[in-house]
Amino acid sequence: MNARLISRGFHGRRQEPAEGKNLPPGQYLVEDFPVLSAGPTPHTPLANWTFTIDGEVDEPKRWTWEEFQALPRETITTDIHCVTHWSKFGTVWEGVSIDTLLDGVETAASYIVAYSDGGYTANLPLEDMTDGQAWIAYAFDGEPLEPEHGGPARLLVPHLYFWKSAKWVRGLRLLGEDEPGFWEVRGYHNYGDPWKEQRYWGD
Ligand SMILES: Nc1nc2c(c(=O)[nH]1)N[C@H]1C(S)=C(S)[C@@H](COP(=O)(O)O)O[C@H]1N2
Ligand SMILES: [Mo]
Repeated sequence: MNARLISRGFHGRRQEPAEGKNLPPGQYLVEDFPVLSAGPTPHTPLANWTFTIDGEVDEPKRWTWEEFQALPRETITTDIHCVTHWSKFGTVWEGVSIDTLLDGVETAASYIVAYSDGGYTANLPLEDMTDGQAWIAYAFDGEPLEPEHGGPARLLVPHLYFWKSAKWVRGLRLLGEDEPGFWEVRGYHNYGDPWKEQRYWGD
């Protein structure tokens, strides 16, 4: 007699695959890493790269590439979910937490617009960017982030659909009023929670 078969029969159903509980509704898993870009890939030399926090802040903050590299770095292992239905499990990034960047910034703002080389923007509530929920990532799988995937640095906000994770990001603007970004003014949901399938306005 096979004990495994007996216990399986006893419970009366197959065990759910582990991915079941981690895959948001309407998503499928990919092993590769698709590239989704609305325009050409910018190539900003690192010598010209800066990262800026501005808008409704007591004093804007700005880092050069060198200064940015000197900030405390974190390794993030996370699942990512694109609104076009693909998800990828266990992606590994390195970057700087938004908490680190906002440390010491005085603001009454409740919203953020992330802005990128090439003109892309994405809006998020400030509270979705803090408490270890968002990073500026500059490495993927232990290698410098490839330009196609947003290098030299991109926003990483894995708990929202991946369009919020602006590639080639150059700054965060803190705002008192919400300001829909590139895809949000083109019909994507303003918030974009993959677990609630907030793909489009009205979802
Ligand atoms: N600057 C910029 N950021 C962007 C995009 C873009 O077109 N431009 N596409 C978004 C979308 S829709 C997705 S799914 C992810 C794709 O990231 P990837 O190309 O690294 O997979 O980047 C997001 N960030
Ligand atoms: Mo996407």
